Amino acid sequence: MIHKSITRRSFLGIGLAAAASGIRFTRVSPPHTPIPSPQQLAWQNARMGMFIHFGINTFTGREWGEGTEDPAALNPAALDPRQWARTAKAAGFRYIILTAKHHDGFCLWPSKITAHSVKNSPWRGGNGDVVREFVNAAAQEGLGVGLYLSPWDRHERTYGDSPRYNDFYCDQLTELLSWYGPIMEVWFDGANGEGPNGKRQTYDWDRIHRTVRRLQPKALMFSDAGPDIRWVGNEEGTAGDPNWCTADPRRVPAPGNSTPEIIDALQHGDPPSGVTVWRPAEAPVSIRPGWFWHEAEDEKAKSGDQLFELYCRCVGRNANLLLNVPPGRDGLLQAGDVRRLEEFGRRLRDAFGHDLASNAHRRREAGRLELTLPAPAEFDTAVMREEIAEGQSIVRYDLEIWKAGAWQLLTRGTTIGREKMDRFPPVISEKLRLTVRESADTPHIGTIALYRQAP
Ligand code: FUL
Repeated sequence: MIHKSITRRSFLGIGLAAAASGIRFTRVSPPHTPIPSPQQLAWQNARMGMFIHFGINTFTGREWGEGTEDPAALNPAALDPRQWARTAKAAGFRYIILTAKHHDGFCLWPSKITAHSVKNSPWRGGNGDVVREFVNAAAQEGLGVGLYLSPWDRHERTYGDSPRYNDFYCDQLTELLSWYGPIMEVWFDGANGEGPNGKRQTYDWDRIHRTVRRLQPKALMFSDAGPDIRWVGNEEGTAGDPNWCTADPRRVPAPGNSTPEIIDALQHGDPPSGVTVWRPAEAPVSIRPGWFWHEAEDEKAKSGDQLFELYCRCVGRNANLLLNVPPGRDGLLQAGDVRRLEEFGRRLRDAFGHDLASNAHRRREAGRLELTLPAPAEFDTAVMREEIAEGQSIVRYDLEIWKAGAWQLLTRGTTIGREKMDRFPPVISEKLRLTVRESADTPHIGTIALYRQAP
């Protein structure tokens, strides 16, 4: 996260020009507002990641293992992360995140500091490494790689003996971040329990973050409290409205506390100001009721249409969608889930394959973008973008169309950010304009794309 400097003069200049065109700005921030790092920007432009929950739970049918499971339980007959990665790529996902270790403590890589790993399972004769195969498969498909390393570990004896477990956890992170090449996202959940000594573990987040920064300075860290990507505040794949990429870190000081105030802060972020940081939201949600595969849920996966709705409520509200698709006991994504992902991918291509405004004439003035299409067109969806490389500023906007010789209000919204999608009953027009009604800083309107969803 970087802070940019804006001189008051440049803002006033724009403010006066805007006043001349009748647009009102309310400046609410001091002259230093955050902008994304190049890695955050690339991650936001990726928009969708696939989450892979796989491990001992896949074989025991649980959601949270107890840590006492026998490593021999893990024995997938046909495990093939290339199938996961190909499926993800074909449906439009740009990165993929694997549960290298879930709460049960079982490691999908041959960790040197615990026996509770694939090296003691019969899979590939104890010489297998799911993380290695996963990373290679992602690279083959050009997907960014993410790893989930649960801090809560129900197997590890030192858990609850805080300094010793923090050593253990940082050693595991060190293995993962040293052995497998560049990692795009390190996923920290906030789960926190008691160890065998009856004491609650105190995580050393500062040290954990320093370890990641030292070993992989370009990796982005996800958690309730970032520091680079924040949890969106629910597991339903729904972003808040408004949704800022900027957040006041004082409102969510550490992962693992879900008070209503904290959930509100995660859902919405905070308007840019001198105390905020760039911390865009990611929305994890599972295609099935559970995170891990369960036979009983084979028929309960979300349909292509339901996934499309999730996309609109999440990517269409300035957050990244992290959709979980759990492989089954054979180590493959299940045929029914793959079918639904194909439907979803098709639905996205149908909906957004043809931008009706791609040849539009664009006229810009301070706080306004006006499009004139070559001919009247029918559309029911507008996707607006702010130039977030310059920060996120727009607090309120109006979208209007030219109809019967006058501008008429089409939609009215709050924040835009990387992407804001508005849907409405079909209209026919050749002119449309976006007007910023309130901005926390100099607004940088990017583009507007227009679509007619396939009926
Ligand atoms: C939570 C975990 O407790 C769930 O099992 C799942 O991994 C979800 C994504 O994060 O904190």
